[in-house]
Amino acid sequence: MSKPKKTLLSPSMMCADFLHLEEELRVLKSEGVDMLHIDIMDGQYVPNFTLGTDLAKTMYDFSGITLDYHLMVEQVDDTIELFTEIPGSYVTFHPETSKHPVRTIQKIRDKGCKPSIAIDPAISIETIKHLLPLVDMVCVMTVNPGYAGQALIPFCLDKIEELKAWRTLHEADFLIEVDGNVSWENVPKMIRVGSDVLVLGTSSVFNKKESRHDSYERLRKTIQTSL
Ligand code: S6P
Ligand code: MG
Repeated sequence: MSKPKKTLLSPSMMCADFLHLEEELRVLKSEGVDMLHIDIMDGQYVPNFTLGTDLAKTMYDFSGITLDYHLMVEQVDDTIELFTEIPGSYVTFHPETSKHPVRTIQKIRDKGCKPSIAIDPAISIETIKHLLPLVDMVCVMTVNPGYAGQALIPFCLDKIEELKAWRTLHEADFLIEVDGNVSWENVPKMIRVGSDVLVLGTSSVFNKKESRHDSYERLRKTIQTSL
């Protein structure tokens, strides 16, 4: 299994300062983040609305940073093509929102994108394990989908550990992403159980108390001491 050499960073762009988005993107480039986490909500699967594809493409065109789409929408099959226009993007969907998740995974791959599935807190690994050999990433949600700024649901960390063990046993090759309350306090345990990709929101780099650069410095130190 090709575990990445470093922990990958995916800032959650719904938490960015939209009045200064250009400056936010410049900072993310200079801090060398690996992906831009783009939460897509439809007001149905989750009771909220956030970003859209036009804005995501604008951010990609400006920054060149890989997109990490997280689709929280009902009937994902009707709209999946909207999210596969930029080859190389990670496209994560919740399997319970697709009639035929295997086909949806294939559609994403056929467009040169990287299929990924998200695990809602109430979904077990057992339920989705047949999909694991087919995907490039698994996004473990450690809060309920829909909002930033929520508290960690601790039992979700067990699923990261379970996924890591499954990956080793089956010599599989997917990344494990953790999404939800990736805070200074939670990062060490999230890394120790096996997270490869951190989704960074209000509880870390998008806080209002320190500069973005100071937050990234602090994050790098926290990661270093957790490995
Ligand atoms: C939640 C969404 C997440 C949030 C992220 C925010 O539905 O999928 O990606 O944006 O969890 O981070 P934080 O640190 O505010 O929990
Ligand atoms: Mg997300």
